[in-house]
Amino acid sequence: MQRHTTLYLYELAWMLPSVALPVGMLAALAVTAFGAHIGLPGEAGRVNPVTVMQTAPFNQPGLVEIAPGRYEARILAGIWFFSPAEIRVPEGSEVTFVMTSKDVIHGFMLRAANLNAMLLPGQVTRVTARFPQAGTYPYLCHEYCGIAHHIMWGKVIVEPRS
Ligand SMILES: [Cu+2]
Repeated sequence: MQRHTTLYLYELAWMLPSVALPVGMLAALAVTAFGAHIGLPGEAGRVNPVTVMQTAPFNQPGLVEIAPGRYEARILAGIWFFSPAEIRVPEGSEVTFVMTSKDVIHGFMLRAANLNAMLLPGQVTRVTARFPQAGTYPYLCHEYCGIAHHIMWGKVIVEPRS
């Protein structure tokens, strides 16, 4: 009799975590989806790649100051260019890169700021970085996108404050 009870408790000790784990994961999923709003991008994150060059903000690619010291760099990628290929910001700026591709899958890698993103046609990619030090920081396409993939790059020039 004693032996049976021990076995039952041992089984229970295994069964409880195997129930608690998926329940915990489901709860974490609910918290991230409905609490932190982490999910698939909605309409705001999409853009029609066919008309992207006529669609704001990609009809006017470039740099916009959205607050003191904070910038938004609207970048359109295509075979085989970044538009713009040069961005100038003052030292200490925070830059949000808002990007998309007008044709095939491209990449955006800005190693100095630890940025690594994919640029998908139809999808808007947003990444933010701070540039505390003056210098020239290249960004490049790191998704093979055709014959001239290797010339597809641009640079962020961070100018010293005088
Ligand atoms: Cu590319």
